[in-house]
Amino acid sequence: MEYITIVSDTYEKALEEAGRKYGNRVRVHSRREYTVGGGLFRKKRRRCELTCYLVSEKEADRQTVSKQDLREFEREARTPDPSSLTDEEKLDTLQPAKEVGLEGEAERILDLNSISLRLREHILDGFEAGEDLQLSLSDRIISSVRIDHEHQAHPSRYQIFIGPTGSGKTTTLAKIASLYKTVGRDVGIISLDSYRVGAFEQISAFADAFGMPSILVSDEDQVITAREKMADKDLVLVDTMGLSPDDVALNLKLKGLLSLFEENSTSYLLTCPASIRTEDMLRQYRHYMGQIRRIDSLIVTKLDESESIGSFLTFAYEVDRPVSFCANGQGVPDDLKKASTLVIMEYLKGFNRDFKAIIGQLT
Ligand SMILES: Nc1nc2c(ncn2[C@@H]2O[C@H](COP(=O)(O)OP(=O)(O)OP(=O)(O)O)[C@@H](O)[C@H]2O)c(=O)[nH]1
Ligand SMILES: [Mg+2]
Repeated sequence: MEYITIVSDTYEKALEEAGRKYGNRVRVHSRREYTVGGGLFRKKRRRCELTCYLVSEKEADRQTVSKQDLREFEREARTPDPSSLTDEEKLDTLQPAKEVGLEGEAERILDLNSISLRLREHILDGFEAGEDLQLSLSDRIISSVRIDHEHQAHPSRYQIFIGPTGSGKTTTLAKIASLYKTVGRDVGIISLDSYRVGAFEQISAFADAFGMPSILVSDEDQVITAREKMADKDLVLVDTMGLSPDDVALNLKLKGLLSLFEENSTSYLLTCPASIRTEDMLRQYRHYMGQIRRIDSLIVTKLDESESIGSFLTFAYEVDRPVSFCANGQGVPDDLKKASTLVIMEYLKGFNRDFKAIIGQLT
């Protein structure tokens, strides 16, 4: 017996198609109705898979079949034997599987990149059938990240580096100081970190190497004096100590020192290690917002040590802050890049295309 399978939106349409293709030789064997899509990825769609068998021309001529008859045959139908389907017939039934496969592949790539929370929903929302998965996914990921072009082109006079302990504040500050110096800016450094042993030695060694002044301050009067001494500088980069949210006294101290930098000429830059979990970084963010009420820009650090940039991208999307720099190593000043779409793409995994070619298509 020859079997055929037809997949359409509704039973009626599948029936019509069977009649159009095979005329009166067609007999309905069984039907299966199901939905595809849904979830985060696509709108739900109903599908009907019709399995039919074909009778010989002779038998067909003996028996003229109406739509009503087709339904009768269906009622009498036995369970289809899938092994009897030819490859061509199976192709018809593959369509729903392909759609599920596409969704699975998108989920796999997002998992690989540790992209979660609202960013994941945002990326998966409203995908249309027929889109190029790799291109659309990478496009959606990168277009969800805001690059801080404003900060890169017009940095505030005071740039205050804040972030979790060991997140790379001092190292990144040194890299950025060197970067500005090489483009002709007159840079000075103030360190508020009089707590960690060796902290000032660390930053002053870089400042000396780059030929720029550095001052350590430990109270509010010294902040005012240091600012006066730096009056002729274009840019003043300010290092801070890593803070434990539980250290109430130190938090208050830092808050007091930071209040002496004028709001409208100051930017707060938060260093975020790429390897930290999104939830932990969100906790840190809330803590800093509670203290200083402002974070202007994000710097992702330790990209060289991290499996993926996705936890950071998820964090950046959650807090809706732009990214100004990306640090990818301990080397000062070389292991630093200005944030850009291309740099973000370099750290995305699971895309089998040449990203530079994709960028070419997108821009
Ligand atoms: N692999 C790697 N290591 C980094 C990077 N940035 C900083 N580090 C290293 O991380 C460690 C801590 O860096 P610091 O710059 O001292 O971090 P911090 O935030 O100033 O630390 P505290 O002042 O103690 O809070 C040092 O060993 C740095 O060399 C980076 O992008 N990649
Ligand atoms: Mg430090």
